[in-house]
Amino acid sequence: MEMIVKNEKLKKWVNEIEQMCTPDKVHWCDGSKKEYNELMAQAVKSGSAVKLKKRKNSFLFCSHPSDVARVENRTYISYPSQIDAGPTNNWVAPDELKATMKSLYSGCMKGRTMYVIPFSMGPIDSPIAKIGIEITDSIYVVCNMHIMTRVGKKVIKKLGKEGEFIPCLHSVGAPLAKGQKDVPWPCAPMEKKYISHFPDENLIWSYGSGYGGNALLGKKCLALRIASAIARREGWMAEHMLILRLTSPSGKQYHITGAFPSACGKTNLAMLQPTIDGWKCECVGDDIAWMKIGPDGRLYAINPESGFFGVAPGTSYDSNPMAMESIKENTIFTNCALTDDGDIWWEGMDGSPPKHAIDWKGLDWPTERKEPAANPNARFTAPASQCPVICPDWEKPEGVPIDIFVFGGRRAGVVPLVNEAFNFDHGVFLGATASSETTAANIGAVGNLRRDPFAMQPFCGYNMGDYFQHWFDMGDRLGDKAPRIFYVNWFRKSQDGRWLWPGFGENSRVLKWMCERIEEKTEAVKTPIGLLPTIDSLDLKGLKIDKQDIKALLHVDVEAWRAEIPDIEKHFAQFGDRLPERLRKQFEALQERLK
Ligand code: OXD
Ligand code: MN
Repeated sequence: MEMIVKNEKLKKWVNEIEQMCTPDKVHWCDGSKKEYNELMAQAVKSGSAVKLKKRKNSFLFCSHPSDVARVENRTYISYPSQIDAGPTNNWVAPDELKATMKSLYSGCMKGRTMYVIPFSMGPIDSPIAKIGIEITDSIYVVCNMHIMTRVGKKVIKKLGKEGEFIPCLHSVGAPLAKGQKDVPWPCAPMEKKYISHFPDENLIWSYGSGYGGNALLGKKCLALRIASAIARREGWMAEHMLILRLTSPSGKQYHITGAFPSACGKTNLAMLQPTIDGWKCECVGDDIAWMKIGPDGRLYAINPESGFFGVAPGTSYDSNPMAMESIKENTIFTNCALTDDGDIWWEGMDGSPPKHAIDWKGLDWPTERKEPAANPNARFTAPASQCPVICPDWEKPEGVPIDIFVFGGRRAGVVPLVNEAFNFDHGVFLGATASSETTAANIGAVGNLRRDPFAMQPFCGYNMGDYFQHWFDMGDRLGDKAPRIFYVNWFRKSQDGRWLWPGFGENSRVLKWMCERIEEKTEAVKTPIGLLPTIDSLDLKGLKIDKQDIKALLHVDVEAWRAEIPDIEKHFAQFGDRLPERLRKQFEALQERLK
């Protein structure tokens, strides 16, 4: 398929990169099925991918064992001045970082094809959408981008002669000498990996990793880190949030966004199957929300992606039937196990484990060392359109109007099931102090408690103190049309280590309470940390749960909250004078209420 590119800026940039990276060939991606099929056939032939016998048009890739997740410690936000990146981001000055990376990029695509991927984040005709161009030397990246974004000719057409685009350069960092045989998953060693962002120039440079958010640059790099910086400049919001539509039995629609850290159940919540009578849930997005104030003064959200890059382990017909239905065909699997009959498997899938499989490292499984068959951060990449509960308006150019923001994290103790903010400022405080136990989505220790403000700690493209202020500014502009704010914790445990709340579809009970709160139809109790449901105001009809457990879920342990104070203090102290005064006030007020 021939593609006519009229954008001189784009042609010039592609030329420059070709000169620097010296690939054998350049391929402009047209986004067609034919292109996808040909590239997949090539990946299978070279041994990078396995075609699954049991799942139509689906493939399994297994990565190098050192390249299995995002690498936050190799991720950089590069402004001329470090203070603009802030205390939560790694920083190297742009000149220095570019010099280091240029020497890595020099000749890095030798022996490979350079793919040019024109993509749109957001429906092409949405006023909120942005165009990116990713250059990569990875077939895996091209095929994933086909699913996760809108790729090809239609984007080039929209770009036209003068259109703006965000340049995203990616290389796996593994040039091939003449005659050198390729490996199934080429990548560079950890100390040579760089995931770099230059927000002043809207520029992304990624080197050395082929995995997920490190390499599919539309997602975390563009749609969150670069977009958050653009959004601040332009007065909108780019957030690490799922988007869902909940419809009440009387037909009233509520749109909810939820910010939760990676691997804390955003995909499950986004595809929730309500267990309460007459309520319906539809998915708009499972990871990222771009939100702008509409002509009516309300906040409208679009999902900039067109696919799901979901965590596989733990996903089952029990935990997320809609995700299981979404991945029945046309899906790319990464780091899952391969069963003997040619399907994928992971820990937590329905039914009993296979007697034998090939694990994600390519070894016979089970192993004597009892290692999991799938990597804990194994993923599926599936088209959003395949989700049976995808919202009919998920591609509406203007987005959906948001009623409720939910924040949360994974906390075994202290944090109750649900808590409503007293007002918008208090809600910003809840978001800014959100905390969670770390997961396998990033390379690093799992299970450590960390503050993850608005679930944006790894994704904020500028000083987080200024980001907090941006939230206040948006709240001021929205006034009484601002979404109401709630904080949830599905993960509270009993003294003896049991989950207190069943989660999944039962979370609809908590969402229903939120909707009733905004309609002023239900009670809440004022506590030092916010407004909590009375036991009777939560709809628990048909749920087998011990009254003691509900009490424990809604318990506000004042002593335990006082013990959080020093950590919040330390967290806030790092922002120095970039911490908004309004947050300081909220913190003082909390301490007062806990006295
Ligand atoms: C993701 C993540 O992949 O947050 O969505 O790590
Ligand atoms: Mn995410």
